[in-house]
Amino acid sequence: MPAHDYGADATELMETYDFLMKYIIIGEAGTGKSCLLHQFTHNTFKEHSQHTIGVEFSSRTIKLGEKRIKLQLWDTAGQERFRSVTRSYYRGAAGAILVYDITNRASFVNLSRWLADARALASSQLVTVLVGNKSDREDDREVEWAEASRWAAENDLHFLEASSLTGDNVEAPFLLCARSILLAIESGTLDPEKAGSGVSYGDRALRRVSSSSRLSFGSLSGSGTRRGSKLRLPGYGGKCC
Ligand SMILES: Nc1nc2c(ncn2[C@@H]2O[C@H](COP(=O)(O)OP(=O)(O)O)[C@@H](O)[C@H]2O)c(=O)[nH]1
Ligand SMILES: [Mg+2]
Repeated sequence: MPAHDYGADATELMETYDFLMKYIIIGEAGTGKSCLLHQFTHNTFKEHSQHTIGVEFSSRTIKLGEKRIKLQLWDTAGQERFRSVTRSYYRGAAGAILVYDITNRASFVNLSRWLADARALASSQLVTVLVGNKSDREDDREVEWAEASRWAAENDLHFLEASSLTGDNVEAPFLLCARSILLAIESGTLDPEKAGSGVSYGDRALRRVSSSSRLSFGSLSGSGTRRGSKLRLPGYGGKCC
């Protein structure tokens, strides 16, 4: 095989996506952030979850309509002593999953502090989804759905309840967040080429160039170059992969 073919094979093996988005998962310790993330990335409940030390990183690629989106997921420790470390990871996040525990009122009352931190440090167009976790523990509920929903509306957040234990509604916050970010790109309020936006273009278009040997980015949107192109956005409920 000629030497130049090795390069082509390597390109084929690379994971490809249209967008890379950085998310942070924040909220009080013990609310189930690590379990929520584990359920999202592994489809199983994380038994014997330990306190997160500082920050842990994982990723998953989702599909929204035609778009493949790689989510870079930063799971932060909720404990006070890690606060200064975790805050440094907020920078340049496009999405935040803000978690409280429906059976722990204090974790709800403290949300405004977490939100203020995230809004001060992450991307100026940060999209935040509020998640009331542990919805399987209805008998121990301390925060009513209506109260949380009202608070979310007042603070311009998406909101839903989920259970990392049963898997109920676990994918929705991640997809909802990605869809809102895509909408912001589509409307021109968020520019992926701007530093600190928390979003960047993937290599999917480049891969097509390498396999077809034609210099065209039309495959990304079907309408011209990447920079000024309009994105066709799918309806919510896009399939995950
Ligand atoms: N019943 C129930 N327990 C959960 C759920 N999610 C997490 N937990 C439990 O809550 C505790 C804290 O979870 P963890 O993910 O480590 O919280 P974190 O500190 O926010 O990362 C652990 O004992 C989990 O087993 C859930 O959806 N339902
Ligand atoms: Mg944790």
